[in-house]
Amino acid sequence: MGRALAVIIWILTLGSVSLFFVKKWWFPTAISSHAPALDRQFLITIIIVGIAFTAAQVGLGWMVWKYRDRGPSDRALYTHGSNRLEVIWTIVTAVIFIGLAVMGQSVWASLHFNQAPPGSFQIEVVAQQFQWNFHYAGRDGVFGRTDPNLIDDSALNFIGLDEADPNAKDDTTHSVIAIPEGRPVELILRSRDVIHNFWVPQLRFKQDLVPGMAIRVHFTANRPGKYELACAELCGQLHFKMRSNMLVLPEAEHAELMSLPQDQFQTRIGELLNKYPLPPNY
Ligand SMILES: [Cu+2]
Repeated sequence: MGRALAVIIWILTLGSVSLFFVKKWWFPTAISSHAPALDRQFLITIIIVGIAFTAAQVGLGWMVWKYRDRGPSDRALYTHGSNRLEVIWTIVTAVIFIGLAVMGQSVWASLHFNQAPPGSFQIEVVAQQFQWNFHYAGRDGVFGRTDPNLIDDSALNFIGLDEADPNAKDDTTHSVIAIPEGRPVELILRSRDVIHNFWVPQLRFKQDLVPGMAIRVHFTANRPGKYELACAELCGQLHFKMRSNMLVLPEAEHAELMSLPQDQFQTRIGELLNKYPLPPNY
């Protein structure tokens, strides 16, 4: 029985590790400038923990095999273990994991802690149960004033835009995010109610939207197309409805879209959604 259990452990280990080599379920093709560094870091981590996992499972099977029940005459042994071994593997594990965290933080920090490069395209994002609202500054590039007291869902003013503000005249809002290709984009993330999460797998980018905070993040997308945007935080009963699209558009097409007044903007977004298909693995 002991030997059979050891073999099962080894087979399960081999099966789960081989899934990483087959790569049938893997990340979608990346479309952001920071993605290669992030993917490389992920690969290093998965290789190191894969080796540790395999070694631990092979060792477990070997112990099960070696110390199996050999009948009534077989006496049990008692051992205190080895303090020296405990210290060694604790230190080795700590060094590896702290090392991986230090290696990985530079990519993450460059997006979350550093300011967006000058000339970034800005979008204010206001999440609510259960929809995305993207606020575009329009032709003047200046956001109109917003005030939570002006929020009126029945009038479709989901973000509380102050219509009296001259800067708000050319502003548009939409549930689809449209960004330019090859130009840094800065998002200012807000939430009206609970914590939501902005996630586009192809961007390799994920960030919470927290009520009461304006979280600034930035990235550069480098491949035009339509990608699925999901809320990756279980934010309530209709959380599944927080599914939208992100359009990455060539600069000229994007600039043309941004120059349109609200009604034409809505129509044009619809056309662009039809023009660009979702990536094939969706
Ligand atoms: Cu949500």
